[in-house]
Amino acid sequence: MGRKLTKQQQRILEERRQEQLASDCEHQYKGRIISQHGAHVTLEDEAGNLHKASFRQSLGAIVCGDFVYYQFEQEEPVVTTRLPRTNIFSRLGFGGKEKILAANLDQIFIVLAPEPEPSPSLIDRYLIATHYLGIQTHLLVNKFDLIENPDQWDFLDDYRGLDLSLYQTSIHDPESIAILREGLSQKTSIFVGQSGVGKSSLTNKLIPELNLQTQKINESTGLGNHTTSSTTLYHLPEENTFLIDSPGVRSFNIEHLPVSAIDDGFPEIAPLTRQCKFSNCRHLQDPHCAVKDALERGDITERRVESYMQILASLKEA
Ligand SMILES: Nc1nc2c(ncn2[C@@H]2O[C@H](COP(=O)(O)OP(=O)(O)OP(=O)(O)O)[C@@H](O)[C@H]2O)c(=O)[nH]1
Ligand SMILES: [Zn+2]
Repeated sequence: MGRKLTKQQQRILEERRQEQLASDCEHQYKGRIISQHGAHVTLEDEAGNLHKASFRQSLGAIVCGDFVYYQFEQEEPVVTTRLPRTNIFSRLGFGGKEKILAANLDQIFIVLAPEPEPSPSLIDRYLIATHYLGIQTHLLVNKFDLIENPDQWDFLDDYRGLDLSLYQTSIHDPESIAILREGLSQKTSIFVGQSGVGKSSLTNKLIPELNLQTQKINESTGLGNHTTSSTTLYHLPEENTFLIDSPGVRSFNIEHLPVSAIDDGFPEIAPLTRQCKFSNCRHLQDPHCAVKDALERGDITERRVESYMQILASLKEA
């Protein structure tokens, strides 16, 4: 009697089977998804040509960064297979469903700037998600030419317990762009962050012929200036180096994640909560609270404690 396969094992087997089917068939071609728009995707073939393609609905979401097989049906390209993903970047979307924004990422850059004013709680949420999803994460402080108040960045100290690195750039400082370019080398990276922090400006600096790439993508979709409103994968001049620019966000919902993911995003606070005298401690309000003690010692910041409690509360409501 065979053992029952777990969901995960079944999924892997199914993906292997699909991959095998695809490679068995000589009329299947390999491509990578550049962007997705409603029922269509723009995919790049192995020769670097772009195609507007539809995809089998049974495949579920096909997203920017996906590797796929496609075939021509009545001369129209149709994606038939999605290759297994190394990872995804996702948030909670409308209707309580996980929304995948991009796949197969080597690293993510959370882009910040002195203006618009950084939102620490947004960054807390991004970091919970990227840590949970296992994506290497960098903080990128852009527009450093505009920094007048360095205290504005004190909150970045709160993240020293997480495995992050920090980049500082200005589009007016070529040296900083060169350092960033080195960090992007031979990888697929994504820029995320608030609107106006400079994601597209940086992409422009990194890719001298960005206009040409954008023009080709817009031609392929037939949707006019589409790239500014959707997550799009670009080529850097260096081989095997890809950059995904994504539209700016105001918020980032993670209420579908387990409590343990929230705890992992607050490594300086979550372990303390297990040392409070009362197991149902309403931290800061109840006596003998280890969180309060740490706050009074200056080990942690009030902002982070409030953010932690607020995110946990939003999880309960969801
Ligand atoms: N001074 C200065 N201005 C910058 C810098 N980077 C970007 N900007 C300006 O900031 C503004 C917003 O830049 P965008 O590149 O459109 O920002 P974005 O993050 O792509 O915004 P969305 O596409 O809405 O998400 C533009 O006016 C840029 O010229 C910088 O390093 N220094
Ligand atoms: Zn407590």
